[in-house]
Amino acid sequence: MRIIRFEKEGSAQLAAVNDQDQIFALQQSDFLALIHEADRLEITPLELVSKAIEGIEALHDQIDQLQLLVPIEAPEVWAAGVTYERSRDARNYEATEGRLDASTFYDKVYDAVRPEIFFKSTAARTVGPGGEVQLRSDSVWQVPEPELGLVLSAAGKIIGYTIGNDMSCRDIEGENPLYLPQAKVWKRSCSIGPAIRLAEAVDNPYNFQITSHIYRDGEKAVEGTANTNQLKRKLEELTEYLIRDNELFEGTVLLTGTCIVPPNEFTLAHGDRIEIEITGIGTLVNHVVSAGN
Ligand code: DO4
Ligand code: MG
Repeated sequence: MRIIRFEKEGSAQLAAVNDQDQIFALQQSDFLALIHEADRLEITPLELVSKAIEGIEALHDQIDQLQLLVPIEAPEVWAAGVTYERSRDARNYEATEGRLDASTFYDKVYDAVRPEIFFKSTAARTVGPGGEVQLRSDSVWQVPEPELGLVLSAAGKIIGYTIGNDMSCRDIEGENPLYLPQAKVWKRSCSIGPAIRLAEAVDNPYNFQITSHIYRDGEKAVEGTANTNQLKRKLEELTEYLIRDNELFEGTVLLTGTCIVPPNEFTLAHGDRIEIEITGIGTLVNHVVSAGN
């Protein structure tokens, strides 16, 4: 069972989507209201949704006909890094300009007990399905990072799974690790959606298939696949470090790192279309615009 939000007559409508892709309108104002109501009734969110849609008619729309919104207005988005071998190797390449002869801090963080976790975005900087992600004007090497996103309670419990795009500037990050915030955080540099799959509706989070496509002028320019079974770390390891001595706002999203990196000669351009699909969650589609657009 997945939860979406879409625009209806100028306001946001919450809805449930079952595994047959049938869509049912929900009464709650947003995803967290649904979680709170389930808590109050001492039932699980899946039980609440299943009861709510029992016997009601599905909407006639298909999901791709709706004007989807971010499934949750996450107060903060955090991200883990170098959680896959592929990411470690890509960072090593950008930091050493291909001279892969010395052990770097990326090798070290990949093996360290403490994971890399960084602040990625706020609700105002995060776009939803169909939205425009923006390029930085001072970077010539920019890529999307397709990642599984965890939707968290204030206590750090995983309450749902979504898709995230951790837009990144490989040149800025490679120049100096202290530039990481600039390589990662700017206007519209993050996107999440199109749905949240309820945590209870996921049998094994270490078996999500992730597929990413980038289209340029209508032609496929880049394609990549990965599976969360390639993750170096456990999801709870990441959430434990995120909540440690921290104040977490409920509905925070934690991106879990990328395993899909386009070929080194590729950089995003205005007009590109990015599609990130995760099995059981959906496909997050975004359009790329240059700075100032
Ligand atoms: O170390 C830099 C960021 C890594 C990252 O964003 C990732 O692995 O997904
Ligand atoms: Mg990333």
